[in-house]
Amino acid sequence: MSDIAALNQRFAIPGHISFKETDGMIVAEIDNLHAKASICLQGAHLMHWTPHGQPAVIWMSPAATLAPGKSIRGGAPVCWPWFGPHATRSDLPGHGFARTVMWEVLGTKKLEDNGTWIALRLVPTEATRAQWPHPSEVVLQIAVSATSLDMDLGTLNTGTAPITIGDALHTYFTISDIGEVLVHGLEGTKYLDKVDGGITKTQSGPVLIDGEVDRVYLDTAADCVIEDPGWQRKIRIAKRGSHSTVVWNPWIEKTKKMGDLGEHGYRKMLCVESTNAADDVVTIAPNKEHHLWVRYTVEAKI
Ligand code: TA6
Repeated sequence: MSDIAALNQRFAIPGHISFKETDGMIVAEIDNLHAKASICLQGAHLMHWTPHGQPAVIWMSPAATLAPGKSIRGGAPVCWPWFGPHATRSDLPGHGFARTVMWEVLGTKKLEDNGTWIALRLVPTEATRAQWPHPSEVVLQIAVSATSLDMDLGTLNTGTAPITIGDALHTYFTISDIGEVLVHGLEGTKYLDKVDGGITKTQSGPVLIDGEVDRVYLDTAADCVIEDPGWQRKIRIAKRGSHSTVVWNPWIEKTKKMGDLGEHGYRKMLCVESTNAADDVVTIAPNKEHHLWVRYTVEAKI
């Protein structure tokens, strides 16, 4: 029996979730009363979330390709067990290895509001243990419900010594146009400006994007709201277990350098990332867990 057939036999739920192969990759397709979503099992990578009747909420690059061991441009990359460059080893992948290795399905279920839930666990390999020799388990739970999408990135320390991680849900949101949107919730918050030598600044008013923006906002557990007048909607990003938030848009030059965002992709996307980044790393005692949880909600613009 194929992997797909076995997955569908064990975990498919009619009217909720099924599994298929796309470009040689295994993808969980959610299509319930409320929304459509898709998750690539490599990286437990949420690629799409589109509530019925709404424009897509999660952005995927038109130039994104699915390939074994390659991170997917767009969606909600899982950054784990570090965020950004590794602290000491430049040979290790930026944002950790979790987004480029296979995860396994632990379970699926219907929710009370007729939403759909799936849990996935990273499958450690010799290669991941060589990068991260600390006994641990990481599980991502995703719930696609009536008015929101929840993600819970849980890390369990299964060893006998404390472990320290950085992690993030590095989510790309779809917007009508980068020149239209504002990000509320970070007013007065200090941030590291990675476009200006990493110096510390303070956010004045809502965040507007009129050039490359790559900021790590510090000591903030606040909800962020992307206000998008172009589509008369707001996207609320609520979070728990995260005290830093990254706002990123590559703008023109970085888009050209990266080459996989589509020529004008930067105009249609904005990353608001719920993170444990910079000094906001998390130390987990033996047999204890840390959860980075987010809830994305689309609100009609008032
Ligand atoms: O979170 C912002 C950031 O760290 C940017 O500096 C940029 O590198 C972006 O992530 C994308 O990183 P990636 O490794 O996915 O190309």
